[in-house]
Amino acid sequence: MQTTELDTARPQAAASSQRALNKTGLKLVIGNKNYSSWSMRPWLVLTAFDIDFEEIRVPLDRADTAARIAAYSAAGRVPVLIDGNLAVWDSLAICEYLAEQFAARPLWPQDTAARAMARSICAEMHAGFPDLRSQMSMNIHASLPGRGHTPGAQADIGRICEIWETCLANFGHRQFLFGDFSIADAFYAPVVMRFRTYAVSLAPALQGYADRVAAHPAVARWIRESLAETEVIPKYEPGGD
Ligand SMILES: N[C@@H](CCC(=O)N[C@@H](CS)C(=O)NCC(=O)O)C(=O)O
Repeated sequence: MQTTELDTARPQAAASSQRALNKTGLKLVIGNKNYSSWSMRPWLVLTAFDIDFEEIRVPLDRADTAARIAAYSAAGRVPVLIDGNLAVWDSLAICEYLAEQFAARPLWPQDTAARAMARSICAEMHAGFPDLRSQMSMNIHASLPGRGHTPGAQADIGRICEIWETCLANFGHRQFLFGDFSIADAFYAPVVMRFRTYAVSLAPALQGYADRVAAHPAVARWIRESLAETEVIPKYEPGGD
């Protein structure tokens, strides 16, 4: 029996052979690359790990934005990953799904302790740092040195520096947070974008890490594509709501 016939009879085998061929059929719904920090994370993971996907960009803050997102997810937020009939929403859930689906690729660190730490710092990013997020919203186009440096944002920055130092010292071998680029670096890449926009001063070792993240081919591509966007969303610009 030919493999294709086998695959047709066994949907799971068909799915895994598709994955192996890298014709995944995956679609990732994202917002504007300049502003949508949550979209950036799974997009970077897919791109960095060379997982084929179709990008569906829904510009935010337009009359039709809510309806367009609602067509993919009742949660009304991007990113959303579409895999056949399945919609996975929320950046962390999407990354976990990808790690499970592409288990042969090291999306998470391979070492158990490193992986536990990586998951912890992603959860901390996902649930925390409210002052950094509100005072220094991601805006890759902009240069806003000195803005947003409130005591709350400074406290969030201090904790992020502590996380980066700990990971680089214990696991990172001075490259990415856990050695090779992983979901953890994708989760902190929008923070690197913010540090650049708002000119956050970092210790040399941490600046080196931030520079390596910005230079990673997937991140560099996101930056390039964000700079090619022309939409301006006033509420995310200085002086906006
Ligand atoms: N916890 C969610 C947050 C997603 C989120 O807040 N997305 C924003 C864009 S970055 C959004 O979709 N906003 C909808 C809108 O502005 O209409 C995640 O991790 O994916």
